[in-house]
Amino acid sequence: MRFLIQNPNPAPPDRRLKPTPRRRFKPSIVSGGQDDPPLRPNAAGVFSFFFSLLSAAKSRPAGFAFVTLFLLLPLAHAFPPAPPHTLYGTLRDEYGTPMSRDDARVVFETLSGTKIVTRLAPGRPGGINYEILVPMDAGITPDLYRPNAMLPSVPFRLKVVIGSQTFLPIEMSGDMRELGKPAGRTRLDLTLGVDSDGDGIPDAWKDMVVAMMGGGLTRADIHPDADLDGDGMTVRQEYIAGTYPWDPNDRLSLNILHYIDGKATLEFVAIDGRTYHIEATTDMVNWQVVPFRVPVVDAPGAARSVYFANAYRRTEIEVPSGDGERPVAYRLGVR
Ligand SMILES: [Ca+2]
Ligand SMILES: [Ca+2]
Repeated sequence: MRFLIQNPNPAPPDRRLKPTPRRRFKPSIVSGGQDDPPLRPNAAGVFSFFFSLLSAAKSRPAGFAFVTLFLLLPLAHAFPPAPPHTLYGTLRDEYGTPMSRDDARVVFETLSGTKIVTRLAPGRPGGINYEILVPMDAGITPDLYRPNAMLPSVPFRLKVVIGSQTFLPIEMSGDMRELGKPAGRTRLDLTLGVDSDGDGIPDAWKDMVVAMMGGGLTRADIHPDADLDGDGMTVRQEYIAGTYPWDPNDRLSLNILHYIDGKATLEFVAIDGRTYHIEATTDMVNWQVVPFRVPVVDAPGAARSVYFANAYRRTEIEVPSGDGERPVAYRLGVR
């Protein structure tokens, strides 16, 4: 980021010529062992957002979820072998880019010493790039096998280990109500880096925006709900989508190239590390995820539900005509 800071009004970096800051992973929380500070929950964004086609309608981001590190479980009612609980979600670096490094591990750790380690597996639906199966006897309950025992809060933490360094995510956002239930699934999205004001957007990313925009702005001006460049996307949306919040010409958009006999050919700019899906509607109220095909990588007749972008490029997709009523609009979702 040195080149950004030296120039108060630099030209936007050209993704084609050099890596953008979001590709530069520079974690700033480094720790290890027993002295790690506790994870700090915040209202970070678990959401996807969309842009509509063939209409002016836009979707709204889903609500944000507060999380807490300590979870209350009312009762122990499982006898071994209870099915494991699954923790899963998106791990992002401090520039918002979902991570896919081979040497990254997500570590689930309890106070009783249970440790479960998983590798990243990017490209799944919903932008999911990690998944951990937590056995119900993993130590998150003091005495799981005593029926009807009242359980105290369940302390645990998630770490991210990259090479020899350990990082604590600044963000754990998700629906924690099901956590601890056998066979349940809980999404916990994680972000690395420092988040001084706890709004879910790392300081490093805000510093990049401040450097690019100049004009005496500070981090405090980079509010998640602000639309700094007037392109219709908020700061938080541009952070998630990987677009530049200082450039009105850089935004998530979906264009229609052809629409013939119910078959749509659409186009958007995919950004590496992001996972995209397409939804369609026939009444502008109910939206359904629809299969599509990416001609440059998919065989004729193939269909997929998500597209994981491994490069920054203009991407054409085909949405086949379905059996029922024809859609009046499509929208693009990204995580
Ligand atoms: Ca914007
Ligand atoms: Ca923008």
